[in-house]
Amino acid sequence: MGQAPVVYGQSSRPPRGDYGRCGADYTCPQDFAAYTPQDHDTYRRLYERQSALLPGLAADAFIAALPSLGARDRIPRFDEINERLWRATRWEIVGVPGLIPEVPFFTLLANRKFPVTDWIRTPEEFDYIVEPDIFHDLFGHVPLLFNPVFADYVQRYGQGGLKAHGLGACELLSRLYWYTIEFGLIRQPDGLRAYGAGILSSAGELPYSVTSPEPQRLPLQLERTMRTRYQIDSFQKTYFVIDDFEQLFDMTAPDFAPIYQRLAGQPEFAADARDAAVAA
Ligand code: HBI
Ligand code: FE
Repeated sequence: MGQAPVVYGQSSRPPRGDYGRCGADYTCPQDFAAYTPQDHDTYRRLYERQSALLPGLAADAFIAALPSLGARDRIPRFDEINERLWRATRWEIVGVPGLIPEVPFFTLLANRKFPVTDWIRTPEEFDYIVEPDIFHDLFGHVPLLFNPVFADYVQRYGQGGLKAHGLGACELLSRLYWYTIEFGLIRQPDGLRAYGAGILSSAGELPYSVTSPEPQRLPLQLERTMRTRYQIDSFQKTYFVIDDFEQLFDMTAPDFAPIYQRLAGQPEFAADARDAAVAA
């Protein structure tokens, strides 16, 4: 038991999760007894602020599924969520100490297991935290796993991730994750809405992504997305917009190997590169 901690990008301090508790697949049981009253209170306050922002900004499917998380006045137990999630889409959530390496991450998704960080941010980080914590992972990601089409897309992404790893193409594929599962927008009949977890768990970026005139919003196009770099420490400069979740599922049906090959020879787009032809 016990794995080395995982750090992505630059960080001035080590990750705070306890990787010594996790098994070979990087999962660990949720240590519910370890949460302090302050931890539960932080979750309650985050939930309250964020759920109040959703009307008119979050995708209908997300708003409809949010109550399935259960407890809102304390950190929920993973077991309680799993009873409902398994019945809805045959997915389950599993505890992890934080970011985990790509192969175990993709392996979990391919097996319809979503890794949820089991610790919560400090009160000082109430408004912003770079790395995922339990609030981001649960509130941001889990509601849409109750949606059958979206849930199948996430599994297919995991399967594609394992293939991409073998082809050295994880960076290209991870941009698809970033611009859909984390920062995706959807065009509903009544207007633009957010479905990406990074947006939905952020009090600042939720209104910004949907209503600000500043960022560029492009129709989701696989190769444009894969060629677009992203910034992890600011609101997005470019968002990609889908019409429905079927679009995500259908887009990931083909074998990406020829696409990776073609893209290897093509220039990347900066996060803020403007697309004159299709700018909406
Ligand atoms: N690990 N726990 C966790 N959560 C993530 O979202 C995550 C990860 N490891 C890798 C990762 N995301 C991304 O870099 C993948 O797209 C490769
Ligand atoms: Fe996330």
